[in-house]
Amino acid sequence: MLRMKNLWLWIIGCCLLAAPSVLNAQKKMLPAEQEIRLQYGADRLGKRKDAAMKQFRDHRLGAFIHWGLYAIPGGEWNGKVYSGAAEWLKVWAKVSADEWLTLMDQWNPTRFDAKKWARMAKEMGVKYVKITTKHHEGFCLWPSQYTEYTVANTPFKRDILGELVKAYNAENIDVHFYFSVMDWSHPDYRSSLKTKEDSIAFRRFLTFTDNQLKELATRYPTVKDFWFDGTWDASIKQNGWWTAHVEQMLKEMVPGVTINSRLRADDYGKRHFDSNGHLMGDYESGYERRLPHPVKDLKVTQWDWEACMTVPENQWGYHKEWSLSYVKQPVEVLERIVHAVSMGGNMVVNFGPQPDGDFRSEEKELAQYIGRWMKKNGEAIYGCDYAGWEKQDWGYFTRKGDEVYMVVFQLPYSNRLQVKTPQGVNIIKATNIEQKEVKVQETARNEYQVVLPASTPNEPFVIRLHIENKNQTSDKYRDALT
Ligand code: H76
Repeated sequence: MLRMKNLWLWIIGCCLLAAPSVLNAQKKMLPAEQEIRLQYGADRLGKRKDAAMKQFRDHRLGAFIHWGLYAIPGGEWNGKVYSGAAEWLKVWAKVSADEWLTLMDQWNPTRFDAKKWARMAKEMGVKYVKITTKHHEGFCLWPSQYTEYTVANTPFKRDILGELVKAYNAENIDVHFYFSVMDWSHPDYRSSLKTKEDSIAFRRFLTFTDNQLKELATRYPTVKDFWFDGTWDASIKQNGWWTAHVEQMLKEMVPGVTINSRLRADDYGKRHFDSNGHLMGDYESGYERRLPHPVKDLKVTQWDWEACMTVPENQWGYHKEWSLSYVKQPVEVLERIVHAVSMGGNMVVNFGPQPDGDFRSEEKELAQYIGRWMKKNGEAIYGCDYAGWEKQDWGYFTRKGDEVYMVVFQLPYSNRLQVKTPQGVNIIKATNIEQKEVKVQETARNEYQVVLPASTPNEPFVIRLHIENKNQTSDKYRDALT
């Protein structure tokens, strides 16, 4: 009798525990008509499946170039060095737009050589480069006909962007355009719309922006992506229709083009994800100088995403004094690249070229380090995705079909690497990157140890696991063993 009672308590307890998850499941499965009706929300549910998006995703590794007038002062104004981001110096040092834009007279990067930049990117192993066509300061790296603040009106005169597009494309590297909507040089820009005059001026500003974007898409038709920034102000959030319109306009002009989520705001000013929680744009672009937690944030594997990072803590444009913050070692940059790919994302590593058109030595060394590693181990990065396996302390898993890659950053004292496979997935064989067999032994059901040889590379390395997925066949033999 007592046992019966316990059983009932047990059953009731279970029902109570299960109740919230049942409710959650119902919430997730709300039929479409129960969602808020949005005119400017997500255009699509789930990942894009076309070839252009697949190309974006398979590239996995990109470089960011932040280059503009801010490279000239490099974080220093009137003898004072500001530790904040160099490309924001105008704000830190409270410089007026007019004064800031006189830096154009000093724009003369005599050592600039687009072909050299392209070779550097090629050697680094990046498959695409994101270039600041125009940062917040408003200075354009192309000769825009809609403003006087462009490369054309500097001593150097040359179309920097055009030369770069040509040089990168010649190396088979895709070019993505960074574009800041917020523009400190434009008299019609408004961060908020308080009066009717503000709204009228801002409407003119949006037309100006449309014109610049159409100009970019027309002049450089091989552009593969627009990455919008400076879209957080109330004025833009109140005009969600415009962000949806920009995406549509660019997609009509450039077949296959990809657009980041940061552009978008919905009918209620909700950004990145709309009021129903659906991603807007083609990929999430919120991971800036940070990454999702490799265990707790697995939800990111449900959509495409791209992270970007700086080498110092927070310097995108050239800053002459890097020692003011922690500067990452090349191996730390590499770990972040692998971390992103292991969770189904892309990683973009930033470079802030010097005002003379060359790169600082730290950045050249970093590019070489990553390139050397990618040349040997790139198989575990390019075209790879989230593996769906439980994260282990030695590093990260990535996956391409039936090959699962272990990218090892930490060597345990035992020289044995623990691996747990999902039910029905068996490891057939392990090899190192040179295809030499590595011992792997089953220690328990769905648990293995990769037994490393006595000597391993003294840098992060890759173990390739050839797997067999019993879930995909009708062979249930192993399941029947329980
Ligand atoms: C804040 C901010 C901007 N977004 C980054 C990608 C940099 O461009 C930085 O200036």
